[in-house]
Amino acid sequence: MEKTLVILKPNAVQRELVGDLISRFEKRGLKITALKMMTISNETATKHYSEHRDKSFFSELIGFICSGPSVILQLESDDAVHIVRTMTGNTDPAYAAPGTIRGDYATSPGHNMIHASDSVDAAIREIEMFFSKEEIQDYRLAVRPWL
Ligand code: IDP
Ligand code: MG
Repeated sequence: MEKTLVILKPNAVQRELVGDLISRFEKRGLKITALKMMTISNETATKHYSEHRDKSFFSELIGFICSGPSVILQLESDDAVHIVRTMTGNTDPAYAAPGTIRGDYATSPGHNMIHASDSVDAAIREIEMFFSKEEIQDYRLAVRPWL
């Protein structure tokens, strides 16, 4: 099954929305196969967001993502990358549709609540960056045939 990586950013933790956000994924039918809280290091953040290193907002982005604990998840389903990106909504919450996480909970790109892998290749790279093999669970969901 396809896997994707989600980061509930430090403002999701501070606004006490972690449960709400995880619940959305569970209700949609995504299987949680890894989950942890961590304060992302400057080194990991710089690697994770390396494609943006020349952007004007880069230092603000790294400062914010390292500013407190985040919650990291690996989610699995058919088409997990596309489904989770769709649930996440536009990078700029001003253009994110209501019903998406950014469209329901955020107003600025800098504090858009959540990161989600944007391709299968990115997901593979990001999952390896954030989770060791031992942190990933391989199990069956009894509801699977009903999804
Ligand atoms: P994505 O998170 O929707 O994939 P990217 O373009 O990959 O968006 O940008 C990574 C992150 O950088 C965004 O989630 C957002 O927090 C931040 N960001 C992107 N564009 C801006 C901007 O114009 N101002 C401030 N922060 C931005
Ligand atoms: Mg991105």
